[in-house]
Amino acid sequence: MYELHIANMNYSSWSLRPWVLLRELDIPFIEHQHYFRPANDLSDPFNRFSPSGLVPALTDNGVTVWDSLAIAEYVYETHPAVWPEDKGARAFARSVAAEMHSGFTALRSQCGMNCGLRIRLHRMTPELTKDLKRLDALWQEGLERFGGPFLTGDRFTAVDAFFCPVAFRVQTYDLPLSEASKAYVQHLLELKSMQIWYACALREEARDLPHEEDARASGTLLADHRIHR
Ligand SMILES: N[C@@H](CCC(=O)N[C@@H](CS)C(=O)NCC(=O)O)C(=O)O
Repeated sequence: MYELHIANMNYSSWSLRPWVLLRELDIPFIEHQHYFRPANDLSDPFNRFSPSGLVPALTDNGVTVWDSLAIAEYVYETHPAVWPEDKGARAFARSVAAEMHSGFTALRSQCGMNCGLRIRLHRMTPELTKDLKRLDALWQEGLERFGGPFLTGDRFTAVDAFFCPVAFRVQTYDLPLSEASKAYVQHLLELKSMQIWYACALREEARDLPHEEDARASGTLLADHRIHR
């Protein structure tokens, strides 16, 4: 049985990717949640289950896989539904997921995932505008080419899982996108597993100071939907 190690659901965008992938594909797993620790906690608790000291990490019968992209590829070896069946669609999905994995730096750094908050950004930097333009073009290309409602057609695959954290960022910061991309975001937010993740994120009591400070520095706080304040 797969065992998946994740961090706080409110903040951990990388954890969300394999979690939502396994849930949407109905692949059973045991979940282990570990909250982020203060920076001055030198015990490095994530090193106990993850060689990089980062989440997510997956264990499977003595095998440990870390990094969300490596986890997707590992799970694909047993569950081909992780990627699209068609070779061309699979190449597109993998390229796009890899681009998300290694790019979109401004989007990731200036709009940190914080599911429960609603924020009006102080300003749209040129770098963020460029990332959003590229994101919009990518999404429109996939939706048009494969017919939607997911990025490579009628089935949720790993490439959609890689954009689930972006869907929460779009919701939190009300990021400007085309109508087609907004509909894609809405489709992701309405997935059963995304609703579960969101509900769990809102219920979390733990707070991580750096994530909270980053969110407040990025713009004006409009709402905090988390249950514990
Ligand atoms: N590229 C990695 C990134 C993983 C990552 O940065 N994880 C963050 C949480 S979202 C983490 O574990 N941070 C813990 C720390 O920095 O101590 C992946 O895709 O899994």
